[in-house]
Amino acid sequence: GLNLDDIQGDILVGMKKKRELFFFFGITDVATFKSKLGTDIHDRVTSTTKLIDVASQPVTAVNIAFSHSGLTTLGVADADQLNDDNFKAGQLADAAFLGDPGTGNWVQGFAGTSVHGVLLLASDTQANIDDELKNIQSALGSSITEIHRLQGAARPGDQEGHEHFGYMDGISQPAVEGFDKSPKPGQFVAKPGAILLSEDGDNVARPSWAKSGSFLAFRQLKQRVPEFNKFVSDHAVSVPGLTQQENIDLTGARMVGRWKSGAPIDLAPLRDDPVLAKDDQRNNNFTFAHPELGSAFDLNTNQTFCPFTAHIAKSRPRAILSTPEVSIAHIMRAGIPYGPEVTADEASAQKSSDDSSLERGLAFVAYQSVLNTGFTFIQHTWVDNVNFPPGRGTVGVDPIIGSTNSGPPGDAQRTITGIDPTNFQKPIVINEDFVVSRGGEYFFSPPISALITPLSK
Ligand code: N7H
Repeated sequence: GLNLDDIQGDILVGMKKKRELFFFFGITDVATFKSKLGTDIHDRVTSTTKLIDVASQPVTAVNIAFSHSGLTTLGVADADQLNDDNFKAGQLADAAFLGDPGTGNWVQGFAGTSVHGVLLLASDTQANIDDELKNIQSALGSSITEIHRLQGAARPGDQEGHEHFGYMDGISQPAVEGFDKSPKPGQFVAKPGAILLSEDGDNVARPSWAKSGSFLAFRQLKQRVPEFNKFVSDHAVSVPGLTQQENIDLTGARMVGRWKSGAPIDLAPLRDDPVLAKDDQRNNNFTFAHPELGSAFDLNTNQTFCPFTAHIAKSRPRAILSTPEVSIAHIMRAGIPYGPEVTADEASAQKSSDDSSLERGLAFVAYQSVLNTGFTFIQHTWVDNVNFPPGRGTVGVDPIIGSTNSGPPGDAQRTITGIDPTNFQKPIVINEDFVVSRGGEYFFSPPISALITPLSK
């Protein structure tokens, strides 16, 4: 079985708090940092065991992860034997591969290899997080330097759990064999080695100390919310029998693959169904295939239920790609929104959402055992690929996060089909990005024991 005392809490269950701080640091005094890492920091890091049980949860949960340059700085001799090329090169080297139009939009701290690690602090209040950061900073003293921080926060009121475009997030995650005892209908059951190094299903050679660690892909993804809303209403479909507002909501839902409530359009194709959305026995129980319709439904051409380009179909194609579902490219997502709510000035187009004081988006976190069969693969080979899924012609990129990284203006020119349920071939042209990558880094979230040996030796 898995050693849940050794696996950092965020990987399999997620911190799931109202607030989460991502504190990116560089190591300036290796000896001091190491001595504190093996003692004070080690003792503060929250295991899966501790996070699962509310009774043992600390006031503020703490996780820590290191970039390749961080492990090298710490003198970890076999860092390269983690055997992941994307991790080794760092995310900056992958900027173009991931579809980013250069690094002009990147947070300066990410546009280099100076980020050695990230601390993840999660709690129900900001005060708790601020306190814990102070504790950690006073332990580490001047052995680290702050490079960047991103403060995540659940959205207020009834938007809690929804990302900034308004859609419920965190519904579909893989179940991990042997860990999730009762997978929900529609959950993909992944081998533990899909997420955790050296566990069953991970066949890459790794150093023994790395067992049950995981690669953390971090991306700061800015969301241009008023611009997204305007696009959706300007390009609303006109399905007979629906009101104008229902057509607008349907258009957004077809770009994402779920309604704002979280109900999947594959099960609720024309109108939202908030009861379905809340029912975890049904809200993920679909494959896009519709065997109940027999020969009346052809999964190669029919987009009545869900467009091939919809975000959730691009990022987990289910039966669109194969039955049984492919066992590559399943990631554990553990992100949280950041930034303010849309202001009245922006909503009325008095002020651009590109004003830096208004930046909002998703602090995206994905865990996997191999980056290029996880996040990196999904973004490059599925999301950004105009010919994915195969055999459907040129359907275009994912309208939410897809990028063609070519053609004027910048990477923003993209044509997609499938959005109109009355005319699957009708193209819509997206001339701007609703999600802008501000960069990120690849980290390794080591087993807690490795914080002592080898990381602090
Ligand atoms: Fe996505 N969104 O609001 O549109 N995502 N995502 N994502 N995403 C999902 O099922 C969103 C991003 C995946 O198993 C939902 O939990 C936004 C990246 C995967 O059926 C919603 C951003 C990558 C799934 C969003 C963003 C992925 C998924 C439905 C950026 C990987 C599960 C809620 C700002 C490259 C698919 C749910 C499945 C679901 C949104 C980023 C991947 C609403 C706004 C970068 C694998």
